[in-house]
Parts: sequence; C-alpha cells; structure tokens
Amino acid sequence: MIDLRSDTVTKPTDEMRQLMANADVGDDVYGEDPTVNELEAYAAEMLGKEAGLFVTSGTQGNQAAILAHTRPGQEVIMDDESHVFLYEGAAAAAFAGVQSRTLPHDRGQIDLEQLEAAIRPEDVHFPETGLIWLENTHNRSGGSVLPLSYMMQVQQIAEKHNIPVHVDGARLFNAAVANNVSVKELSACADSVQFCLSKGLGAPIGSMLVGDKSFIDTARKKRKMLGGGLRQVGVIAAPALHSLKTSIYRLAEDHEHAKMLAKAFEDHTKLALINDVETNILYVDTTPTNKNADEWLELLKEHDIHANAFTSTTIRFVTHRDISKDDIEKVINTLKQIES
Ligand code: TLP
Repeated sequence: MIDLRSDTVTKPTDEMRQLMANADVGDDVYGEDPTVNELEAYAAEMLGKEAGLFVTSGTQGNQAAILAHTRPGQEVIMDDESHVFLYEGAAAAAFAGVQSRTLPHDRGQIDLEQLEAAIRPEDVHFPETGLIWLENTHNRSGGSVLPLSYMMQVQQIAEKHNIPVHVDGARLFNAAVANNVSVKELSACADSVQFCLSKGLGAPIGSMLVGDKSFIDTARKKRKMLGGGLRQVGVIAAPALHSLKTSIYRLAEDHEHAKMLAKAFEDHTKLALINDVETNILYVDTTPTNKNADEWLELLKEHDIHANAFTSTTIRFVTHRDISKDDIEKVINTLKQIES
C-alpha cells in the first residue's frame, strides 16, 4: 500500500517498538516518568524555551495552549483556513469559550496591517484580543512555510500590544528544513509552540507544547482537564524522543519526493497542481480531468495508492518516512497510465 493520505500514517519501526518495550517508566501525573521528563526537557532545549509538555496530539496541544493563554470571552486572531479553525471541532469555543477572529491569508500569512487593525482597542463593547495564532507550515496552503522575517514582524506587533503569539507548528521541522533556519529561531518568535512528533518525525503518538515555565505549568493543569494526564507515558515518549533525536535530517527527502510528484503533475497529467511545493504536501484540482476527487481516489485505490479528498474536486497527497523514491515512481507511472 502506498499511503499518501497524511504524514500521520507512518508505522513505528522495529527500533521504536524495542524502545517502547524497554522504556523506563513511572506515573507522569506525579512527575515520575523519567522518559517523558527527558523528552520534555530535550524538546524545550531544542526550541530554546524554558519548559515542555508532552501531549497526546496536536489538537490537545493547541487546545491546552488556548486554555492557558486566554480567558473565556476573549478573541483569538487566526487565519481563516487554519487547522484550529477548520479541523478542531470548534474546541476553542467549546472548551476555552473564546471567539475566533478569522482573517484572510496568503500562504498562511495574514496581511500585517489587517492583523494589527484586528487587535481590539479598549471599549466596553469589545472582546479583548487574547492571542495571535500562526500555523507553520500551513496545511491548507499545501505545507507553505512562514518565513522567519514574517514571524518576526508578527511578534513585533504582538509585543507592541502585549498579546501572546502561539505557533501551531505541527510541521515546524518541515518549515525549518525547507527554509534552512533553526527551529530555535522560529520558536523565538512565539510565546508558545506546539509541534507534532507523529507527523514528519514519524513517532506513533504525541505532540509537544513548549513555552516559559509558568505557561507550561498552567498548560499542564489544562492538559489534565482535557484528559491528557497519562500515567506510564514513557512507553510512548520513548519512540517520540528517538524520533526527535534522529528524524529531522530526513525530512528533506520527503520534500524531494513531493517535488518529484509535483513535477509529474505539471509534466504528465491534467490534474492541476494548486500549490507551490515547498515541503511535503500537494493539492491538485481534478476539474481539468473531468473526474471528481472521489472518482480519482477510487482509480488510485485499484493500484493500492491512497490519498485524501479535501473538497469534491481537490485531492491532497502527503509524503513521509514510509514513502520511498520507488513508491513515488510507481505513483507517477500510475497517474500516467490512468490518464492515457
Ligand atoms: N492534521 C491532519 C488532519 O487533521 C487534517 C493532517 O492529516 O494533516 N495542526 C495542524 C497544522 C495539523 O495539520 C494537524 C493535523 C493538527 C494541528 C492536529 O494534530 P493531531 O492530528 O495530532 O491532533
């Protein structure tokens, strides 16, 4: 099976399974799991923050961050295609009681003037702006990278108005590798960062939230409220730590594979590539082929190739550790065959 539905689909390697079996564990709600403690310290140090918190998923990390940064009745500024707005079940409204202030964007970048204008002045009628939200890489823009310079400008605006910035960095390491900047530099532009261990980094479960110590102390309580106080969590922290230590260098390969696929779409198929491919995500429009997304997915499935429909005429392909160059070549040949 060639599974291009998401970079979340990677299976744990034999080495990871060994690490899981042998992990040193304790009850993490008492702070006694040595493996997760090591992972949290390692992640915080890597991103240049005081503290880290292991969370079960990107969604849990994002929601713990919103709960820790805001109060009910505040507003969070975000782009109108952010994951937190589209794909987290309105959890920010349901759990934190905040209002989402969505703004248009270009490749994940909200116009800076519009961003600043959206910050609420003091007025008895208005909600307070409690948080500014960025997503890097930007999923719905096809894994586009927010440049460091853009993030620094957002930070300047946020500091001027004394508002914290959170980065949904589910794929922050892809951004760092693609733009050849360190995750530390990217993370320095934000008060808190969530990044996923279970996407490009290839761990089976988990995400990290990092920030200063008082923020992480609060987020830890919020994680408990969200049911994320796990016990012998070392069994999943061990492969996650291994991923973080060993997997970053290979993300460039996923980006290469995505570019190979992009070139094939441009040269050999009527499927229209929608995004510039900077990292590991591609969106194609099926309209010029006279087939809709579901029809394409069925045809690909016959060749054991799997992708996801995002609209009735949009398909997403995501490259990851379990996709080899041979797999990409097979996909390209299959696409040519279907169209011929
Ligand atoms: N993204 C998933 C789906 O939910 C769409 C995927 O397959 O891409 N932030 C961003 C930018 C994400 O892309 C995702 C997951 C999350 C947060 C949530 O992470 P999880 O799935 O671990 O809750």
